[in-house]
Amino acid sequence: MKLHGAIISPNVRKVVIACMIKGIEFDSNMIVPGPELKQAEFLKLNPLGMIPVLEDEDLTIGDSNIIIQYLDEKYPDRPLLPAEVNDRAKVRWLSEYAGSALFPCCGSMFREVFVNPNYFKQTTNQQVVDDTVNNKFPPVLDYLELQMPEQGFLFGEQLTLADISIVSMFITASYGGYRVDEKRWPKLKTYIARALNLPVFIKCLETEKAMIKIITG
Ligand SMILES: N[C@@H](CCC(=O)N[C@@H](CS)C(=O)NCC(=O)O)C(=O)O
Repeated sequence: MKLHGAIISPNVRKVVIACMIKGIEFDSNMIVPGPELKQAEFLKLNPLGMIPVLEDEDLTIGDSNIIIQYLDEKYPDRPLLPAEVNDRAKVRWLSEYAGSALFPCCGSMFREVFVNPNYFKQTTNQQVVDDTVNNKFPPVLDYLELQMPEQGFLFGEQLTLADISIVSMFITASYGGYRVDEKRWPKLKTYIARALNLPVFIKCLETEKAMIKIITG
């Protein structure tokens, strides 16, 4: 099984974490977002020109949520979706929401504050950062705050695809210096800290240190 995409990308990180939790081994092609994803060779794998892509024998699929649901069905031990049908639907919805609403905010912080100055030697566009922090993040975090449990994770004590999707985005934002305001979103703040204390996230962050070093030079 081969996973295309570097772990520093939040959608790739989701798949890596899912594999770590489930004990699935895979080969890695550490391709990063950039022109290579739009070239014919990669477009054969994913015509959307995006990572992650999973190749498993004669199956080739893109999209982190699709990949993780496939892996969950193929390797049902330690499920990443709950058993109950409504909970499963809510996990899928929150994962979709993390990708559609949270990812653009977290990605902007990562790009503007971390990648552009460190890797591309371009100045941060402060207007984009301010707009992201002041206007784009708040409604998304308001909604997430309403979903947050008092303890444990979104669907009990075990991480699901929804938790992985949300927390991975905040890791990306943290590289861009973004911290959730604990006064306004206290449950979300505690929930993220709780997740980042789990061995799987500690190990994941350790694994991506090498890539962070490449970017910071
Ligand atoms: N819905 C997709 C989104 C994938 C995605 O946006 N990947 C980014 C990296 S995190 C990418 O490949 N960007 C390249 C581009 O947009 O050109 C998923 O969940 O996998």
